[in-house]
Amino acid sequence: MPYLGLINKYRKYLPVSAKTPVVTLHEGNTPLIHAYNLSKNIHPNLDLYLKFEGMNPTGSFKDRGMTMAISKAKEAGSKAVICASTGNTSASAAAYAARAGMQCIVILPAGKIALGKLVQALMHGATCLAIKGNFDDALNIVKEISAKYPITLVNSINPFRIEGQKTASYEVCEYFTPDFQAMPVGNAGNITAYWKGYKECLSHGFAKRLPVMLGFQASGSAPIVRGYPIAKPETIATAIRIGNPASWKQAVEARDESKGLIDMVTDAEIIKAYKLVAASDGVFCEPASASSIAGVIKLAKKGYFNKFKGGKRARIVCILTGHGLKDPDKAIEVSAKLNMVKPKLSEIMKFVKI
Ligand code: AN7
Repeated sequence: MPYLGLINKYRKYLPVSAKTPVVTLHEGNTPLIHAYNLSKNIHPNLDLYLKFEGMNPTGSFKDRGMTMAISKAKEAGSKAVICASTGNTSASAAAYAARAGMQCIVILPAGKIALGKLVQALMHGATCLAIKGNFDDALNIVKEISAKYPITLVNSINPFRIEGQKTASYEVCEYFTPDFQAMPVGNAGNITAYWKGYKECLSHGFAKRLPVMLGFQASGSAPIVRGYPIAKPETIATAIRIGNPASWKQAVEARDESKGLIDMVTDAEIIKAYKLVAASDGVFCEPASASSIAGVIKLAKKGYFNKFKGGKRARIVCILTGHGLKDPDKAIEVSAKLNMVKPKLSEIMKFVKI
């Protein structure tokens, strides 16, 4: 049977019926990659796996939620959708709305959207509006508009988004039940979705137990860690530049119920992890996604995984939420510079270590 997207595959566990028009780009079914080089680099008894959500159709995990949100909006007869976004939600909403023949309006914080994400929303024909303000300001505006007009909100406060995104946990459990799951936390919809997914997997018998949830925020945008909203969030990981997460309460529940933690990592730690995973295991994710790896490195240094010894390994799944190609500016800024050489063998061989 060909793979026809996550609604088709997980229909039994999703709030859809035979009447739901399925709007899909065959999202989901993303690779779970054993990062054997990176694992050794971090801690001898870690077994790190990368759930590469950048392999979704628009290059981020948002497609899982969007196939559900757009399908349900279409089922309800909606003609238009709206979202606030740090970039990936807008790219995904624009693509799925295009496919559904619906209008899409996106409100973005001016100057803080990675180039690739902006290009996607524009190419898919969304009405893109930049505001002088941050994501939190944009979210307040779209909430107000969707309350007043017949336009469906497709941010993760839309419960169908969470339903779609929980399927990633089902996919992980098809391989194994991890000891830990590490992931970035921005608006906190995704940690909410994964935790819901894992709990469902346990109740259906797909998982043996529940993983410990490890969430990471950028230190300049870490409201949950600090315990209060951040009025002016800052980080190079623009995807998670969010000061007042909509699913704050649910994220804290996932943390506490799983006996996990939500910690923060600096921009410098994020960049280091971003480069490390690309160079050691060939997986190119965006900076926000690398905060999950940066967080695992930070915890390993503090001895968090030391109880795993004597060959007993901690199996950690790191969620790499978005593709590195989304943010070429950041990659170019932090990577080695291009060398200009004459087209001559001897000149070129000066750079080759052999
Ligand atoms: C790559 O696109 O909020 O904690 O508007 O793009 O569920 O918000 C993106 C968030 C992690 C955080 N990694 O997920 C948006 C947006 C990437 C992201 C997150 C985002 P949530």
